[in-house]
Amino acid sequence: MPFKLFDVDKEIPERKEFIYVKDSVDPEEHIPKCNTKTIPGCMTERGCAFAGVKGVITGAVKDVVHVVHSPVGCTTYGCGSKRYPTSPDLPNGDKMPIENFNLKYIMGTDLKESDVVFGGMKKLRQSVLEAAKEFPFVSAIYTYATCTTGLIGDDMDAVAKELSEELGKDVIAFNAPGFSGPTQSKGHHVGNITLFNKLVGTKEPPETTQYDVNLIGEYNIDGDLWVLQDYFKEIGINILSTFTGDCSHDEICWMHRAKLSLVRCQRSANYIAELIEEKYGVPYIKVDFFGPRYCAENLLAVAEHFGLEEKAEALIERKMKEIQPKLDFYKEKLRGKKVWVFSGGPKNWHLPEPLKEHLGMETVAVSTMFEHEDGYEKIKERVGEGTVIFDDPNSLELEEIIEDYKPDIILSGIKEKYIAHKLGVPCMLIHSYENGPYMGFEGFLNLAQDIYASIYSPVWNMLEFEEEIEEEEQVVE
Ligand code: CFM
Repeated sequence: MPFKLFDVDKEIPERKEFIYVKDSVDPEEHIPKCNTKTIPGCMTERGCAFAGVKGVITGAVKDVVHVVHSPVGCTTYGCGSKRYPTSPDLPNGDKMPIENFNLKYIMGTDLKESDVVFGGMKKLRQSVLEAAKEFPFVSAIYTYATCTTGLIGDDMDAVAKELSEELGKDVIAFNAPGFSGPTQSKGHHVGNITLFNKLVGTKEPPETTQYDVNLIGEYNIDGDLWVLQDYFKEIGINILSTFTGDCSHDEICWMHRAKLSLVRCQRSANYIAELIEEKYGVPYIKVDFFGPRYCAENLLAVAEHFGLEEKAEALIERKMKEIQPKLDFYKEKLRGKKVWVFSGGPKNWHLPEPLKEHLGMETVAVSTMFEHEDGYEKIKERVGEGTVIFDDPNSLELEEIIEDYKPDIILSGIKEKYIAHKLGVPCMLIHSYENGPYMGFEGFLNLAQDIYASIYSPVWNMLEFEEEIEEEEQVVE
């Protein structure tokens, strides 16, 4: 009985195919149905394709201004939702005049009814020109189609091409209207292809070395990239381009010059690594730096590629010595605690093993918003018997999981956090983190510390629920 229909889904029996309970005697191909449209009737937690491109791929680029071609809502919600800080330094030695520019500013075309009727290209043109005037220091301007402009059929590429010539800087159109795919994953794909087709190979880096890598699919969530950057620097490996955490527009243009690509997030960015390999012959390897063991193994693998393993070994030994005593403390406190991980995709297969190995925690449930088959295969491999693995949960399922599987903590996003809190269950952010970085050795310690602080917070013992109060009243009577 590997597939399970939740009680709350009685009216939508199609949900059964999306919810799988791990049983290792099952054939390998038994995984949840995924990467397909949400069943009508489900209140999904997913984002749209536009969110996938702007909110994930391009929003981290530090020296461009984004112009969203939309009614005002998509523009408003297109900004500030993801925490990927940037340093002000640009590759040519200049500095961005506004700190964390990528997190603070967004522009939009503010489409109105008449634009929908008569077309919005004029407004797009005008808005891009205004953006260029308002922020003269940016290296490029990125524009985005949304549902409205996708439907009216504005030719954004034509406007972008014309304005690139006029302004003398790249104006790029990203054509991933919200409805163009079942999830934000479609936007990742469009973002990768557009950046590859329009930018990669168009500029040369100021200098190159034998140790240059592209770090692909690393978005610097709460400083993750900066942790990895220090490790690579110490080992002697040079990050020529990141795609796209704390990166500049130019870095994307010279990705073809790296000697090796490392693919960190293997859902949102494997596409560009493959394209660069195909066209420019730069090989890529998949890497994982969540949790001390994965981090050590993967740093070594990368170092070996360049014959630098001794330096990597020294770094790993030192880091492990630093974190081990503290990790032991948290393991003592967290052993046997049950966890439910609910992220977009990859974090669901990154985390269960490190949580078990280094902290003794049991993953009882795993769910994703947009993972594909290959990701679910990895999840299935890495979780224990009886773990429920499900795709695209609806809000009622969230409550049923909490009741049935009684997790001690939920690692998820802001949309679930307060539902969980209302039900008296600790829940912390695994998308944008609480007190990150969470990557690498010291990052995993931060994660352990946040989990410990959430579970052991005295607040959970102070909550009173209605039923309990009623019961107490009855006793008094
Ligand atoms: Fe990659 Fe990401 Fe993720 Fe992702 Fe995301 Fe994210 Fe995520 Mo939120 S790029 S797929 S679209 S690892 S924003 S940093 S946490 S859902 S699992």
